[in-house]
Amino acid sequence: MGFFDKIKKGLEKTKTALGGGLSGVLSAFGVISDELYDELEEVMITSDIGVDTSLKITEKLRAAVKEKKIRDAQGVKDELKLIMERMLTDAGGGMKLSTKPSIILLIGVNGVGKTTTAGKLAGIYAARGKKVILGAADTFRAAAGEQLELWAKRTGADIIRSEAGADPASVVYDTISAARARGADIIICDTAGRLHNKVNLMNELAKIYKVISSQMDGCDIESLLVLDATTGQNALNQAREFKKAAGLTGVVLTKLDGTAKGGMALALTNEYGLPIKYVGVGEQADDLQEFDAHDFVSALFD
Ligand SMILES: Nc1nc2c(ncn2[C@@H]2O[C@H](COP(=O)(O)OP(=O)(O)OP(=O)(O)O)[C@@H](O)[C@H]2O)c(=O)[nH]1
Ligand SMILES: [Mg+2]
Repeated sequence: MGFFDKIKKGLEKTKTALGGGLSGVLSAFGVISDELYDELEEVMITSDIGVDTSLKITEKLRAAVKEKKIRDAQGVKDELKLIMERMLTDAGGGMKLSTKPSIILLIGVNGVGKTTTAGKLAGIYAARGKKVILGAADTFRAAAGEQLELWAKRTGADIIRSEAGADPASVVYDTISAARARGADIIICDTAGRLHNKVNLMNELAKIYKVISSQMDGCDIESLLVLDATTGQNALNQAREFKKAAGLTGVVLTKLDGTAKGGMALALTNEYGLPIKYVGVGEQADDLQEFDAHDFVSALFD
């Protein structure tokens, strides 16, 4: 299955709710009226785009329709797609991993898909000829290291582990040292799941991030928040708290395949300026896809 088809299939539920809802409203209205905008707004709000972001989108849409003298539903739809695409790309995009070594830190609440994403990313970069080293900094769960070890075997990446209960910041430190000694290109650090409102765990994360900032000074750092798309608006609270502890550079949005809440991608970029870097659309190794705003929006409507 090609890239676009995967995204399309992964976004099927969101497409039905959001894309289908918006298209439905547009074809039901023969004329462009205030009611049309109200109904579009309602579909967006109920599809987890969030109130602020939905209002902003309709505001931009009104202005564009007026300025470009758009008169038909198709024209409004094209404009809506353009506005959404721009909102998704305005926050930036793409991974910046040009230094040797560079590092990807994966953080987030429990069970969102951090370890799976670490493994899948190892596979993606190894396939591009990069020497990857995994850091098993989830020392909280005994099985976490083994889970990552499996991905290391599968992808041919090196891995640095420690005993359960070890200080995760020191595992990260050791992984960076090993990466330098072995000439690795990309370090990928998995971390334990933590609730964003648990102060001690967020302090632990801040310590991990401090080690990375000092040991990787001048190197490319991707601090990625992994978010489960099925959580909808609560993800925004997670984004706010994790951003404080570990200076996020972007988001990995997993489990899009199981939810109609994909619209939250727009709220994340609009409200927190966080680019979506990867999306997970299934459990298979090739189900993690680099985010493409144009394909994302096209998959919602076409
Ligand atoms: N459907 C679907 N399942 C996913 C996706 N990403 C991860 N999963 C599944 O989600 C479950 C949890 O994934 P993990 O990678 O273990 O999550 P984690 O964040 O490391 O969990 P903790 O370490 O316990 O906090 C696994 O069963 C994964 O296969 C996705 O994009 N789609
Ligand atoms: Mg894990």
